[in-house]
Amino acid sequence: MSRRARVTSRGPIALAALVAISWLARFSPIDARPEPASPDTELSVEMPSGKKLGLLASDRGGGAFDRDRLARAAVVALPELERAAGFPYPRDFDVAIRVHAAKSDCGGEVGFYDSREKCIHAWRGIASWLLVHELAHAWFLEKFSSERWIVEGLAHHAALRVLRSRPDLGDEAWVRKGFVASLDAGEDVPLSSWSPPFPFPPGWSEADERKKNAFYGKAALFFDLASAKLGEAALARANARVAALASPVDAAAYQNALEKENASAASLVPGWIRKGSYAEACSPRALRDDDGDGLTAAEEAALGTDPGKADTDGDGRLDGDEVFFYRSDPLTKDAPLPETSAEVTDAEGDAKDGVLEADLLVVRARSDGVLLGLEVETKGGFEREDVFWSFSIDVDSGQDEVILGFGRKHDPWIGRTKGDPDLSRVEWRGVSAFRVAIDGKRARVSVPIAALTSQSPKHLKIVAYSTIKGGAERGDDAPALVLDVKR
Ligand SMILES: [Ca+2]
Ligand SMILES: [Ca+2]
Ligand SMILES: [Ca+2]
Ligand SMILES: [Ca+2]
Ligand SMILES: [Zn+2]
Repeated sequence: MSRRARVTSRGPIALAALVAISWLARFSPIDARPEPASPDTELSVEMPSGKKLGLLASDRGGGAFDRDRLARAAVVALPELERAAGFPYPRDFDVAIRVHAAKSDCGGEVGFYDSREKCIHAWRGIASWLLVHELAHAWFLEKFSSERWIVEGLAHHAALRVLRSRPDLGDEAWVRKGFVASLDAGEDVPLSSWSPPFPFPPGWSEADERKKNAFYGKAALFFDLASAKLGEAALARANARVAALASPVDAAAYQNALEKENASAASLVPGWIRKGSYAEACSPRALRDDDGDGLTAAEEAALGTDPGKADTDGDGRLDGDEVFFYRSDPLTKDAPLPETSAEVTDAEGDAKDGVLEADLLVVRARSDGVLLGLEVETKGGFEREDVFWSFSIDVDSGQDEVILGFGRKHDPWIGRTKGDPDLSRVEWRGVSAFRVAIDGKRARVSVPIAALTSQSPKHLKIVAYSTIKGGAERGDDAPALVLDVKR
């Protein structure tokens, strides 16, 4: 068996035409760093409102590969964002995305929006969803609200909505899980006391960091819950109402706008803005996804699905998959779609030279054109914490190779090699648009095909392998299989 094939060619980039536009002249370099390694990427994006928005993406020494990818992510995210925000961007949206080689180069953690420069600064390892957040941030920042938590919370919420319709940019459920965890780990801080933490004051501690993350989590989840309880349309209309005002609003005015759209906002708001206990129905518990079907308890309550059962109607499709990917009814049994499948076995399970990949006995793949299901059986199981199990997937659409990885006690992740054979240069998205269930010596992974590629692939070449954390290469005999994807 051969090593995995690598897709190194770049296919036609299915983007809006790259239009050189005059607003570029307005961006001047902020310092005397060397010229970018490759030409800037200029994009013009057509929005649902009919507006044309401009983007400029440039390197700050970060290498060209992720700059282009981020620019492409921004192009697909912006129209979705306009829908999610509830109002068109209030002025010409001329924003630069600058990709930096190292975290320290971009001054922040991994990304931030600089309203003075109208620039999104991104570390080259930035998760795509965080880029979406920064784009959303630009949407809400200016003249929208005088309170930081409203801007951040709405930006996070809008970014989550974009991920819901574009899972290739990141995984909504995983991001929300992170918010719930940060809120659980932090103090219950009243949102009204959130003052901007930037620039970080001297002596910024870990406790300060936890508190900041709790603010972020709480702000994001407030709008998530508002959307589940009041309806996304009510939230969008409240946003439009606020955006039409001449000056930024405070929390009371925002609440007022929400209540005008849906009177039950009155009971939703106080527990979040003031310190103290939440009403039960408003608690962060309502935002957990205990049955792992991709829907929060609050969403399940609104939909009428069972929050304790992943597949309420028993048709083999999880509740969240029906809502997000199949667009079918989670309360009515749907007929299964025709599936294709492939399987490869390594009967010896020969573990020669201690190469862990040989521990794989069977790899199965199946797809109904919407989701890709992968299954691996191993000889030794998934007990070791230093072993990552991975699937490398070549998508036949001229895009890059996608790698899905998971391990015991580690969050699953997805990355792209962008034709670079060195896995250390995978562009980490840090998100998992897929689910993993480990049962003894067998693991099942489910991933929406939309998370692998924005195009419709005919074949997927899948190689399963394992690596030891800290550097061991995969072996030469990783089982490979090709799956036809029919729809
Ligand atoms: Ca659920
Ligand atoms: Ca459920
Ligand atoms: Ca179902
Ligand atoms: Ca159904
Ligand atoms: Zn932000």
